[in-house]
Amino acid sequence: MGAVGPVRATQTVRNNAVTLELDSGLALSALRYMILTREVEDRIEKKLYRQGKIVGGVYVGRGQEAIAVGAGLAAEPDDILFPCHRDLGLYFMRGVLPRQVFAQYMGRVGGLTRGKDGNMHMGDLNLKIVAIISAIGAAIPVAAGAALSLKYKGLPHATFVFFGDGATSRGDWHEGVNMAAVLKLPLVLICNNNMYAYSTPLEKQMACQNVADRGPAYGIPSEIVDGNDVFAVCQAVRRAREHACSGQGPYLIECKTFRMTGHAAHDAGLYVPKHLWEEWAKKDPIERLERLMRTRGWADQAEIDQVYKDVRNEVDEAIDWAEHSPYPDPAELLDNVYGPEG
Ligand SMILES: Cc1ncc(C[n+]2csc(CCOP(=O)(O)OP(=O)(O)O)c2C)c(N)n1
Repeated sequence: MGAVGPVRATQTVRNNAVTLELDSGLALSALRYMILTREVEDRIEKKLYRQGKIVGGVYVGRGQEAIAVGAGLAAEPDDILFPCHRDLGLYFMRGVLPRQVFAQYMGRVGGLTRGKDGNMHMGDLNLKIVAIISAIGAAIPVAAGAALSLKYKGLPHATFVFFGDGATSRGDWHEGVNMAAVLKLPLVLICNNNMYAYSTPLEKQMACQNVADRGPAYGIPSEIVDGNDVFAVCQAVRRAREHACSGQGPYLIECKTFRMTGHAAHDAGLYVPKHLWEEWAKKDPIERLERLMRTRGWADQAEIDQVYKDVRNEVDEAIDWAEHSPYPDPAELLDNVYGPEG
């Protein structure tokens, strides 16, 4: 399928309620991106990493694909995105190719950092994707700065920043949200609450029940959404975007979800109780969308199977391309590290 180009949900707004116009085309796009994300991450985590071909660490978003894809459907092309480490779908929706992602993880020049990193610290400012900042929570003040620049220039766009539940217990998260609230910046805050921050369960790292409970402390609206329902996420993000772009300031969305994997490829997640794995396997966001599509008559099983087949073929070709991409020339080590001229 390659870069499908920006796909966005159309919407109608009546009495401040945003209604998504759902149809088979939108559902098929969402499904393709979610399946593509999972297939790319599965190959990286379960195959290439185990084969010793990945240069750095691997953190995937299995079970959380509906959040990035739902938000991606709600975004406009000029909105600035700050993905976190479980939001790969956003890259594909903005036109990054799977081959670039494989090359990135294998430290090859075909990756977005041209082999300077073998990990997910990738971005592309031409696509308005800011590279991931590793220090958890540190992206929020930076994203507030990006939102300030939009406001200062009078541009009608929003900045979307993504983070986990653990990030909301970091000091810089609070400083960034507070500043954005006071200055009424067009910032959409999207939390994936997957119930764990590495091995720490939610109740051991915060005393309030929901991440959304933190919103009123800063005078901003917040809402809880089912993070495994791609259209519910899209709808909530659309609402948040309307709010942020109309000069009313930031809006916090908490997407309740589950990390269907350990924290990273080296972690089997043995600290997660068995019943949670079982419960959440039944809520898999991809299977859920497939069920919805069959029930509404948007696609039959043969069409869904074809999506899987196309994605697998594309991913096979992408891995082959990335493995043929060279490692960077050591002479270029310092180029583009501190600026365009090196
Ligand atoms: C300041 C900081 N402390 C620790 C880490 C190591 N670390 C990376 S991801 C992570 C867990 C973050 O949890 P959460 O914000 O809930 O996101 P999730 O991984 O669950 O999506 C930790 C502890 C880090 N990157 N930055």
